Amino acid sequence: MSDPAKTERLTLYSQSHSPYARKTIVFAHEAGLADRIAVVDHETSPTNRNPAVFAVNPLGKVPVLVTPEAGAIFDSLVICDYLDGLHGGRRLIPEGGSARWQALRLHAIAQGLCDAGIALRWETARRPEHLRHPPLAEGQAAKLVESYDLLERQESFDEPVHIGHIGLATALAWLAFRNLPDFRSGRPRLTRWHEAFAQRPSMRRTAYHGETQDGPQAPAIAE
Ligand SMILES: N[C@@H](CCC(=O)N[C@@H](CS)C(=O)NCC(=O)O)C(=O)O
Repeated sequence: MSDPAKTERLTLYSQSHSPYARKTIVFAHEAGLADRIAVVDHETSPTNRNPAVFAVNPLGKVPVLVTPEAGAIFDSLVICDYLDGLHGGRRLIPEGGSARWQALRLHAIAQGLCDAGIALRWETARRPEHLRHPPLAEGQAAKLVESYDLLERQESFDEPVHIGHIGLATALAWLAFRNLPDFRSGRPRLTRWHEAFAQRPSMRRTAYHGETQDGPQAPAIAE
């Protein structure tokens, strides 16, 4: 009998403007698994509870993948790790050696870019204006700039494609989508790499769209 985990259709609780969710979808495309995943969009915000998402993740966040043998799994890296075990091709999360640590390190920078970008948006757009604290915005923006500079100086971006590239491409695309500090200015290597990666079918088929829904106190913003 075939293993249901290897053949069943999987449901991904996603969001059309989440960098973490897009990472898992791009990963699925790169792994040749996109056809097996039903993507269902949900709006999430800590100020706008989504009961359907809380029913599968006590943190109320997307992405969440519903799997036959392990139930609902999260967060985005865990989902990518799960997906990597479902296909017969080359692993996108290298299994060992320095390739593994280079890939996971780059992924960690990408994840930090998303975390800092979201924190910055709270301080510049999402939190009611009278509750904002400018030093927090400056501190988060500095994390972005330091990371961009390090990527420009040190990163080799060597192929084959791995989780670090996928995380970074989806993070940078999201930072540009939300008009956060521009990673392109004065960083030609990083810009060239990102432009080239953005041409991959996995990226072209998964463009961001939509606006954050923070609930009645803080109406939807277009920034
Ligand atoms: N560490 C998580 C982060 C997920 C996350 O923060 N998702 C956002 C959407 S971009 C969310 O659902 N936020 C709702 C909330 O913070 O309550 C991951 O990598 O999946």
